[in-house]
Amino acid sequence: MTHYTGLIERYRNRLPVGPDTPIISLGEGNTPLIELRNLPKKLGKDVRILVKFEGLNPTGSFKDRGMTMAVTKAVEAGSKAIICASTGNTSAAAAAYASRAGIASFVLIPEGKIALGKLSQAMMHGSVVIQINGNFDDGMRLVREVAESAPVTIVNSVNPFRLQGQKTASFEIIEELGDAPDYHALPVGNAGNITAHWIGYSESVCQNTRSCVHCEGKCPYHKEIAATKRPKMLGYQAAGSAPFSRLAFVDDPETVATAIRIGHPVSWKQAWQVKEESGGWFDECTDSEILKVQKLLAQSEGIFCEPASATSLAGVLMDLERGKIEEGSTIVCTLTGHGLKDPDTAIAQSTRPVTVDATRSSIEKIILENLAK
Ligand code: AN7
Repeated sequence: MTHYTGLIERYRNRLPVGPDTPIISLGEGNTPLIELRNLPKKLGKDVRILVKFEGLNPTGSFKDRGMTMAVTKAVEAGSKAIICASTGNTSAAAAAYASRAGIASFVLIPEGKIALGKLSQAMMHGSVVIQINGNFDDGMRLVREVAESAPVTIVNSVNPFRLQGQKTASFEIIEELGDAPDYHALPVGNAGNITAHWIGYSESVCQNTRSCVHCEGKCPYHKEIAATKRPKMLGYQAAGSAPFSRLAFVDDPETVATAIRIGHPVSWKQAWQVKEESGGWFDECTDSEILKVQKLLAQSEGIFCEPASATSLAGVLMDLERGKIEEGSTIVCTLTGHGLKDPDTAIAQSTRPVTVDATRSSIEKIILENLAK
C-alpha cells in the first residue's frame, strides 16, 4: 500500500504538470464507485447502475478534482489570488485549496441562493465572500470582466486546467469497471464536468493503433488503462434551469437544486459536441422528481447526495422507464456533491424527529409503533 496523495500524483503522466510543479492537493479523487443493490430490484429493472460518489472528495464535491489542478497551475505561474463565481461548490473548493496554497481567494455568490454547508465552507476557509444581487450567470460575467485588469486568476471551468483535473474521474471509472460503461449520466449546470468526462473517456480509448489521435500508437499510458469504447453521455438539468433541453439560454433560472441554477452555461458548445459525438442526449427533471430520487437513494441505498446530484439518477430512472435506456445496460451516474452541503433541503423533506419524555417506556412505545408500520 502506498500513501494516496491526490489525483495529480496518481495521473501525473496524463496531466499538464512538470517535475518542478508545486502540487497543491488535499488527497482528492479516488472516490468510490458504488453499485446500487436495492433500487434496480425495487424498480424491477435488469440493469447495472453504479454511482460515482464525488461527494466524498475533501470539500464534498467533484470541484476538488478541478481545483487541485487550477490552483496548482496558478501557484506555478506565480499568482497570489484566485477568483470565481459560484453556485456554492466551486467557492468551497476554491476557498479550501487557496488556504492550502497560502494565497487569497475571492468568491462571488448569488445572494440567498447557495446552500448553507457551502457558504459555511467558503467563510470558514477565510475566503472573501462577495454576495451579489444577481444569479450565477451575472457573477460569471463580472468575474471575467474583473480578471481582465485585477491580479487574480479565474478558477471557474473557463480555466482549462479545471477540466484537466476533472477528466480523471473517467480514468478511475474505467480502471474499476475494466472498461467504459454503456451510459454515463451527469447533472449539468455550466457543462464543464460533462465536457471533462468526455475528454477523460476519449483519452482512454486508445488501442495503441496508429489511428489514435493522441499517441499514434506510441503512448505508454494508453496501454495501461485503455477502454474499448466510450459511453453515451447523458446530461440532465432541472426543469426551471434547462437551457440544453429547451435549446435556448434561460435568463431567470430557478430550481431547488441551487448548484445547477445556471441559465447561460459557459461550456455550451463543448457540451453539444459531447452529446453529438457520444450519441447521448440532454433532458430535464422537475424539482419534485429530483427531490424524490434524492430521498429514494438515501433511504434505499444509504447514499446521501445533494439535490443537484440526484438529477443524474432521476434522469436515468426516467429514461429507463421510457425505454430510452435499454435493460442489460451498465450505467454510471455521477453524484457530484454530498447531501450535507444542503441540510435545509434535506430537513424540509424528511420526517420530523419526535420528542418524548426521557423514559424507557416512551422509547419502547415508539419502537413498537414504528416496527408495526
Ligand atoms: C453538485 O459551484 O457551477 O455542469 O459554481 O455543484 O460542470 O457546471 C456547480 C456545479 C453539478 C454542475 N452538481 O456541474 C459552482 C457550480 C453539483 C454542482 C454541477 C455543479 P457543471
